[in-house]
Amino acid sequence: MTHLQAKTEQLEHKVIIVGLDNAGKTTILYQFLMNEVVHTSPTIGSNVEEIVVKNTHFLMWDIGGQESLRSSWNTYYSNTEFIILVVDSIDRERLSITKEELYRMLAHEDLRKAAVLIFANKQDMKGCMTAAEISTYLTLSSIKDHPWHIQSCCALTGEGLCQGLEWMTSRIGEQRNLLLFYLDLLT
Ligand code: G3D
Ligand code: MG
Repeated sequence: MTHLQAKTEQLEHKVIIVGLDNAGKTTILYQFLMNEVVHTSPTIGSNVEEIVVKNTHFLMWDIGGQESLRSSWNTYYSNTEFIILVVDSIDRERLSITKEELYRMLAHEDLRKAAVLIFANKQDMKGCMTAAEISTYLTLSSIKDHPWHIQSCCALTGEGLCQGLEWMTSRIGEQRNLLLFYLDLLT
């Protein structure tokens, strides 16, 4: 491995975990951290953790989703590379609020370069919406200016979470290769 390759692996990639209260944000973050379900309490304010996947460092900000906190989400936006939007797949009533929040974020200047991973969480619940239904409702196929990916998951068991992370690391891998390619041209 070259010195430059090693350097790119030390870069930290900022991730914000957003979604309405009770969607499962904190449970997902703890699954990432310890691969086992822990008891969670409502996030008060914010919480940041570092995780490393396949030599890629992520700084993950778990941002509280209660209505009173949503207006301050934008204070976390600068330098964000990934938005993880967690959806409670059983909560049909509030999916319209999630949709509003999603498009508000995508229109924000500080997030114009961010890629979006949507977790359709709580797939273990009877009668939940599928990822395809959520994708249609959120009109994800209309999003052309941000890379996006939807992944169904169950944060309690951890099912689907690794696939979501893999999508993120593969995007970084592509960018890293591109960066190394251009650096190589310059030197
Ligand atoms: P938040 O951080 O988005 O507010 P939490 O949400 O991670 O605190 O989770 C809210 C509740 O949903 C928790 O239940 C948690 O256990 C539950 N939950 C999270 N993910 C799943 C899932 O995939 N399936 C099911 N069935 N429940 C899930 P409690 O009862 O602790 O409030
Ligand atoms: Mg929380």
